Amino acid sequence: MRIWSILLLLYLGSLKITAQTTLELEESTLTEREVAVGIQVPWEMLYGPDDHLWITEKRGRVLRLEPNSGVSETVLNIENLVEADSEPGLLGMALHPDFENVPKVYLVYNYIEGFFNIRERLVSYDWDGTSLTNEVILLDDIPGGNIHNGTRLLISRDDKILMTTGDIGNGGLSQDQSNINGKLLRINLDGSIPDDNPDPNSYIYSYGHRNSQGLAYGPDNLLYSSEHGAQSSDEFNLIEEGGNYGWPNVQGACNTTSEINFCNTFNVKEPLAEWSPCVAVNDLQYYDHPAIPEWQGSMLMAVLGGFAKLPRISVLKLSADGQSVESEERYFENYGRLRDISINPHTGAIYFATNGNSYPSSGPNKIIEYRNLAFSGVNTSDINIQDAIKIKANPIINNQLQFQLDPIFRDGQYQIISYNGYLALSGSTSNDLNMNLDCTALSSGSYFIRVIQDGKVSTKSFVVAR
Ligand SMILES: [Ca+2]
Ligand SMILES: [Ca+2]
Repeated sequence: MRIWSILLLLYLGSLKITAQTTLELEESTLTEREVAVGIQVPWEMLYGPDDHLWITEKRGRVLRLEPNSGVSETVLNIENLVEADSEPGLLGMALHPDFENVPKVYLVYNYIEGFFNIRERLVSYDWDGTSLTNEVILLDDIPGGNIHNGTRLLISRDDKILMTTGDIGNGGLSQDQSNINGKLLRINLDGSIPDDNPDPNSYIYSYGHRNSQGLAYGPDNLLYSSEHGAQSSDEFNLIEEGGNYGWPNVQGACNTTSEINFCNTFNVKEPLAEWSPCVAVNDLQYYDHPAIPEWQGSMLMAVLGGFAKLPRISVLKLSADGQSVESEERYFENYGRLRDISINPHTGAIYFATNGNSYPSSGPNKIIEYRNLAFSGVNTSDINIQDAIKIKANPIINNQLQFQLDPIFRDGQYQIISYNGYLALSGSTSNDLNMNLDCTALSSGSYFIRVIQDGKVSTKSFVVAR
């Protein structure tokens, strides 16, 4: 059975290649590939340090998908625990920042307590190489609702869990500091409250949110979120610790009399961009990979379509200081609702997850790749050399990446690339093959080093842990 499905995928794959759907940018040509079909409402999709796509299915499964073959395995099935009617479900997911040494996966899902009382919980699971086991509840009994459950997860650069919560349809909760709905929460990896939160007795990091389902770092460790508006004013926000983002008193910019009064009194942070009528803004991924130079320094945003029925990936070009959006370009408008994006840090390819043409999701749900095949960093004709890089300590010690290269990479080039997809460092490899790179400027997290010399390439992953 498995062999047949692999053969079928290969067959479909080769048919697809002959079709060669492409996107022409100014200089780059991106080629489409259908990676996988039939996923039951993909919600979160992450590119892991194990070179697999990790995907939550809203109904309650986690898939681990090999992006070249499209073959996936179900590594967790909690459909019996998860409430997945309407907007609730198994939604947000994050991997431990040092996943290779601490293979933990963080998940958020809705469940039912008592008589149709929808709740939400944050949990961790252990990855044993085959499946996710040993659920540990980190934050339980969060009020949930039929609508507006938030739940985007991101591990911060200082190793905290950032989690969005929705207003569950009750906007008054968003300004209430005693309630954790309608907020961005900051949580220790063990579920406790960080003692350097704005209030050391509260998970709340920022407030006045309606239903934020996009969260990503951009340039200079700046944190951004996307947020669903009601009828109008979907928002793209730059997050500041302790900030008030206005909901329900302010929608989008402070531009009505009552909004201006409220904004002046409560120091509301206005969005960097807004969309009216709502287009249903979702996942964010910062793109800074050299493979698609036209998109470097841009935030990619998955857009479901909303009232305006304008699904797409928006490419939001950020100013150099990250404080403003200079332009928006729209791509991939004919795939139905787009929920999530991730970036292949090796090739710079993007993947997006489709959610059908109607809510909550008519099929078929697909994972689509667009890749610049001409990107020389990983030319498909390059010979991939295994075990040519020997890293002396992993995680690295004292911010120094010490490694030894095989002689075939003498006088070549190296690149250090984050698993979030950005080029962190680059330069020439040394003549003596023993190298020591200062990684003080790198945030904690997973990276890989790629060395290139005359049509040969080799990569090795490592971790910066602090
Ligand atoms: Ca706002
Ligand atoms: Ca407004």
